[in-house]
Amino acid sequence: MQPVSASSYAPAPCAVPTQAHAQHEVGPMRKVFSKEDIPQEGVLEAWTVNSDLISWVREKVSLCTPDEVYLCDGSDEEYTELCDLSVEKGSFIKLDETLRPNSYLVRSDPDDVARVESKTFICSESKEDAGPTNNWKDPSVMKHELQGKFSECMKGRTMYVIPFCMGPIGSPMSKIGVEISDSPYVVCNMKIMTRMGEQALDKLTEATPFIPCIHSVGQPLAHGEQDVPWPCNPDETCIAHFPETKEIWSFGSGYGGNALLGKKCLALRIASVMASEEGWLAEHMLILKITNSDSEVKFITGAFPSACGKTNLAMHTPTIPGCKVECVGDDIAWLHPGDDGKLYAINPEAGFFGVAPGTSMESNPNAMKSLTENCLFTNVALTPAGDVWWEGMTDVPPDGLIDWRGNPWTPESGTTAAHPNARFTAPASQCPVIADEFDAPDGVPISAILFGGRRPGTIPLACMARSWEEGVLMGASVSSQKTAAAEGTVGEIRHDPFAMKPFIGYNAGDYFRHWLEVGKGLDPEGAPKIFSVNWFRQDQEGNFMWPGFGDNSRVLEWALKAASASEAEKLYVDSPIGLLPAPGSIDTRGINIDAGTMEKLASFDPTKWEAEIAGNRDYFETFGKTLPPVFSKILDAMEEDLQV
Ligand code: GTP
Ligand code: SPV
Ligand code: MN
Repeated sequence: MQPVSASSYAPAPCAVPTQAHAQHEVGPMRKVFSKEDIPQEGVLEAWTVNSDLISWVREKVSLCTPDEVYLCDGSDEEYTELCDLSVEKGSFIKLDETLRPNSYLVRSDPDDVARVESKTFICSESKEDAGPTNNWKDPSVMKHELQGKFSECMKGRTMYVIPFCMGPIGSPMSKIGVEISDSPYVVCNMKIMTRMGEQALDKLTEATPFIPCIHSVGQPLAHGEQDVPWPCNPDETCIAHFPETKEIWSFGSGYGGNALLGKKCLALRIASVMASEEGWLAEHMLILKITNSDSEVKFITGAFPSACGKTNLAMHTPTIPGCKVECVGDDIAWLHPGDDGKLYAINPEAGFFGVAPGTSMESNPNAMKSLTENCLFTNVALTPAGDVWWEGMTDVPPDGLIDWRGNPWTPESGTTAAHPNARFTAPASQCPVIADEFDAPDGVPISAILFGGRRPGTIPLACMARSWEEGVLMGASVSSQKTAAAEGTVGEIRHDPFAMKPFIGYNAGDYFRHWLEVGKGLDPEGAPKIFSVNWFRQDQEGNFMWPGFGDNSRVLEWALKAASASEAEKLYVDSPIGLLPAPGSIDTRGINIDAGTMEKLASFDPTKWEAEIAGNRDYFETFGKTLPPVFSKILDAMEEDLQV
């Protein structure tokens, strides 16, 4: 293969007119229609038996007035067709076929690079029901605004109709959604991230409920107007959720959680509301399977805020001899109490939308191996050979890079070559350690739940809750440094209860109560034990004290042993804040860490902890009377213990 110059990978100017798809037949059924076809009796009826879906699509076609309507079947041919079209239009860059087969680079608009929490709304009937962690707007006011924004917003574009299933097809825990979008990038991502197309549509009988999700990049095209590679409308961006009617409307952004509506919007914000109504939990959690050297298999979930290590932990390579880790999910878990009193988890997603920077063969070889083909890369750098690169992938960047904005880049440029929130989209099936249970319709039984954040001080490496209630308080107390996954100042510590601050679709106080309720319904023996963990503690010089990554398996091993150990086994010591690892109880054989550092990692500073409690109390006050009273009881007891 001849090396190709980087310039041959620069996006082609958008010379192609806005017309997109020929009126063609693909597979057994026609799938592209003009907007005039859609109201005609029989057209959508040939596609689905679900009359609510038919009327919803008709309504949105007449609102958005796209040039054409494309009913997605989720086939590989469709994916290839949309990628080819996007290359032709200058939106996608095809990567070198031998280096990265069937994979593409996409560069977003520099003003559309992450989730925008300030423009995300929970539009419940009452403001109280959205609670203090959400932006709220009256649903009728918001609907009126949205009608205005969406009116004729798809002019000159194609409307894609994307049926998808969150969760294994046929699982009683799965939910069906249908996304309408004018972004081929969204279609291609949804193909990887969800069970998309015919397989989902087939599950929609006449009466099956589905969650309607409408998305537009918010940039209609006048007749003959040339498109840009990444259309968006940052000034008008709005991501609205209607918890009572279970609808999602997203306008103006094409990026990640703003636009792939099955992910944060459906599988967390709307699902958390459904979960509270139906008695389960929708969480921002990884799910991993761990097999110890005695071949015992256990499952763990972990909630960490955005860009705080879920993907890395979910598929890490354990450094403990004889221990095996496999991945069930890396971002979202739906947890259902089983008839046996245990908690069962499914991963509603089918792919990984992971943080690229920092991912390398050293830090996360299983992620790197998941990325060898059939992937989308957003806002990473391009090599002259037509491959991707990002900070941390290799120690030395290759020469001749083109950065995420499309400009030549060298280490002297003073910027990063990849955007800090650059992402890969990869099919979970390509992960070398994907667990057999990934598709299990009944989910996997959870033995331990971890809560963690990026905390340079205060929070110990690991701590086990003495009760479900104390564990729920641990979840509610999560704070973490902000990352590039959302807007705001990176590094600033903010409260992020359950790593769900941006994703709880209702009043967070009610959400805490719901967690307590779910716990009451579990068998005390079979319920998962709850832990707080912190891989990010720093020493005086600002170095991470714990090696992290593959060595986190050592903490998991301790947690699982501690979960079923009696006090006599001396795996943990009781303390005012919970059960801390006993000296020597975390296996550090083979790693270069001294006993003094381990002792610091496994302990806490009472003065700092008192400040932590005071900060949490202030924060919890914002929840008013929705806050479960048990929180202050536990905090009172903790404070009392700290005094003695
Ligand atoms: P979202 O997809 O945004 O929800 O993020 P995530 O929680 O899956 O985060 P991810 O695993 O992608 O990690 C993000 C960053 O955290 C990367 O830059 C990693 O290098 C870093 N990281 C992950 N695990 C560890 C760890 O154990 N120790 C340290 N020091 N850094 C870590
Ligand atoms: C997160 O921010 O937690 C993500 C990325 O997983 S996004 O899907 O963009 O929300
Ligand atoms: Mn996430």
